[in-house]
Amino acid sequence: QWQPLAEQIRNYMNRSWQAGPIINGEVVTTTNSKAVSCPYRISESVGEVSWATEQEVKQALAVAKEAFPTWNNQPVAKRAQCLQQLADLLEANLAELIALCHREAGKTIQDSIDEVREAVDFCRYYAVQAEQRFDKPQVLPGPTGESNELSLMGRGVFVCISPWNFPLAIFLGQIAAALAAGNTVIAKPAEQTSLIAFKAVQLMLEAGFPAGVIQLLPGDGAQVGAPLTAAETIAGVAFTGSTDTAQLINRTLAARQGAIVPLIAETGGQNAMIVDSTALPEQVVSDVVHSAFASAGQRCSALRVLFVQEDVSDRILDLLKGAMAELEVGDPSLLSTDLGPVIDQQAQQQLLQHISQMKQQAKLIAETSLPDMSGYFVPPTAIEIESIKQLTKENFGPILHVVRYRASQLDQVINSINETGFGLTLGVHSRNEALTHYIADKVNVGNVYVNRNQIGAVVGVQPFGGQGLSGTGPKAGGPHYLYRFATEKVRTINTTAVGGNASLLSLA
Ligand code: UN1
Repeated sequence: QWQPLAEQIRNYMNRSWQAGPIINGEVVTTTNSKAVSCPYRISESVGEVSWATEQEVKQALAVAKEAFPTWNNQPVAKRAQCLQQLADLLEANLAELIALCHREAGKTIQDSIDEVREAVDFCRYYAVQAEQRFDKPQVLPGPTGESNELSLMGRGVFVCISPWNFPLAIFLGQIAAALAAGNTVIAKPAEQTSLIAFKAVQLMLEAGFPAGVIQLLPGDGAQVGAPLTAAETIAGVAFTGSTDTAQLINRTLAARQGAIVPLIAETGGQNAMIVDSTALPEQVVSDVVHSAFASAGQRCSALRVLFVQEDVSDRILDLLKGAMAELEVGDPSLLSTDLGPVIDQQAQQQLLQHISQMKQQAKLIAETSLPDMSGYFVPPTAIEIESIKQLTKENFGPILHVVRYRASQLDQVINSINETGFGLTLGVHSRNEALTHYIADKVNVGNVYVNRNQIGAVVGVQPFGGQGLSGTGPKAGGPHYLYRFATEKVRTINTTAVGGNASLLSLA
């Protein structure tokens, strides 16, 4: 059904969208309005967003607090039904959402399709998980004459702060989980991608979510994120983004007097792949290129440091050069394009600066040429370095670092990966099964991928998330995710007190 969909997407390509805070179901226009431009046609406007001010932050907190008890006491089936209805509406609005994702975030059409698909999957998955796990209290074993029941319920007002790299999927994934568990939500989308977030919240209201349960506050960290996370009334924060920001939020939450508030954080990585001499070179290179350069490297799961065993490294790097020369960088609206732009000028400059610094200190392996068009493009680049220790931060773009190692140095390689403190994804390519298990056991990461690419975790199939500097867990799209959004209550009842006396009385 590609042709009719392509036609519909095309109709949205010149559209200009408007967005602003949504408080209790009402769209607010503020004086703080920002223009949104397209990352690959910088002179073209995609729309305009009203950023929330102090007043909307206050109102959102009050509305979300007030709406919580009613929503939390809804039958779980009702909450799940709203999520399923939202998933249906996302599918019905596929073309507009693809166009928004593509125009606002500069994603390729294929990435934009995958994005909407993943958002749908999150809504349906958490709906089903909530029904299975939150519906009835769990009866626990105990002594005769006593009943013990464990129930799960929402914590209160959850603040959801989401990234621009998955502006629909992660935005809605966090919200869906928080709402499924019984919380009400105040969502702050990344400031680069408010338009698609606004559309998503409009669809939520259409899907039947009560107006009080979802508040949208577009804006930046200083004006919106900081006061929200500092508010005494919030009961939890779900955050996906940089490790630095997660630590800042953690400090804000830790300073609170009135409560101990959980942070669910999914952050950055310094993701490695280890390739030994038994690996299949063609397969390795195809998976490396995909893991490092798909989505212009703007995934927290993306491959950043490739470790290749020396015996096969020349062969693999030759193939890599060839594959990188074939990459199509450019207009993300063309289906033939492999990589579009990065998100904005700041990201572009930081990445270009890293490349030029690395070129001075290390050896360039390959650099793919750029299109002759305006846009925040960064050339896919592969650089050979001595050690992962040379990298002091995550470089969130299409830059691959390569380290050669000798078989005898494998443990050193493993230690050096662990010493980064990050622990998100790891790729392993080897036909030596014992070795793959040895490596998978020793490297401290959340997701290990063997003999395949290391991005694109599927909801419910590869629950996703890291450890250490990469996040708190639990894994998104996994069976334990909802628990962290919930609080538990155990009810212990002495069943002989009422029933026992009653039967004694009737005997007499
Ligand atoms: C992120 O990039 O912020 O596996 C997390 C993947 C995605 C990563 C999402 N689920 O590539």
